Amino acid sequence: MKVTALAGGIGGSRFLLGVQAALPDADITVIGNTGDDITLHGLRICPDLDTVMYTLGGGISAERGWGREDESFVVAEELAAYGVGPAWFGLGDRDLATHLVRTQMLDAGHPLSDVVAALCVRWKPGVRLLPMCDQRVETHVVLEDEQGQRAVHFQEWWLRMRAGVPARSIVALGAERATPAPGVLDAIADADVVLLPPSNPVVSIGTILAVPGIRDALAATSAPVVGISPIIGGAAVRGMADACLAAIGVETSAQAVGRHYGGRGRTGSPSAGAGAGGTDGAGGAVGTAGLLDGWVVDTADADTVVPGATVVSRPLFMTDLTETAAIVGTALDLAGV
Ligand code: GDP
Ligand code: FO1
Ligand code: CA
Repeated sequence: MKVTALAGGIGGSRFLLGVQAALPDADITVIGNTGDDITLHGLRICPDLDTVMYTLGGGISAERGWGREDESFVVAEELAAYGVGPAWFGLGDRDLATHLVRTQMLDAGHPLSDVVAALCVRWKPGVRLLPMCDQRVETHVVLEDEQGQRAVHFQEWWLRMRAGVPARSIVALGAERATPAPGVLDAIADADVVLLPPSNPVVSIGTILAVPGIRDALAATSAPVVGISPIIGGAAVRGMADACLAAIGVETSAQAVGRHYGGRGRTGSPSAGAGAGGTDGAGGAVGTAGLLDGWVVDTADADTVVPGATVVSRPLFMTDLTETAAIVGTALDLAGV
């Protein structure tokens, strides 16, 4: 079976481990978010792609959920001793090697998709990992504080400010000129099922959808598209997704996120047709067809209704691999594959 999943970092990666456990023989393609990418000390850093690569390749720090296990921070300490920041971004010594190899390859003219493939030769994540695009796209956050209105890189807002300063808007800079990386559109068109893991709907999935062509490919694929809610009982399980959702005017609830993605309104789903071209009342894609055939929510959100999509509820905490694989099983059942 051919499975295609969009993915951010930690939530996406943990879910993907469950996909691999549930479907050990599946041919899995992951379309990764690159909007979190940042250049520091001349090095190109791709946090979400690396989180997927390290998690599926067995090199992730289980404790932090990002970066390498058995990590040291000697170079970061030496930079700090020179007064060279930013101090808010933890650059591990082992992780640095990845950024050095990536930056050398990029500087030599290789596209990011080839670089990711080369890094994966070492990590063998067991999936085909594709960046959403080869062009540079960076998420920036427009905020207003005592210094007035300004934009900061998403990483500065997320890590230094812990998303504590309200975002006026969140912009995927460069996305409008980007094109899907080689293999991305085919992976969506040729899939037997497309999964939207419980990744951040704004700065992970939303950024991938901002690359022209990807949303249309999802709308056009004959494969069922099923999403899993990252919001349980009105709160993000981890991180500050609520601050991202507030910035786009979407309530932090499983129902509002499901309606933001929108139902595809294909036959077989309850109230089929109601999603296409409809308003979702939650800042969703008004005037365009939605993305979801199915939406999996936690039992705490069992009253969720998404016009044009079938909603099922089950516990959605990815507490261990067995439980995560069971969540994936529910999504696959809903997809009918
Ligand atoms: P990031 O790039 O590292 O922020 O990771 P993602 O964008 O892939 O995923 C972040 C989202 O994962 C957050 O909004 C969390 O609410 C969600 N998440 C984390 N753990 C769980 C879990 O156990 N269950 C569910 N349903 N969502 C989770
Ligand atoms: N997340 C943190 O909370 N603090 C860090 O210092 C940090 C450093 C870091 C370095 C490499 C990498 O691949 C990821 C890193 N992350 C860190 C996670 C990263 O910032 C994620 O993009 C965000 O958590 C939001 O998705
Ligand atoms: Ca991320």
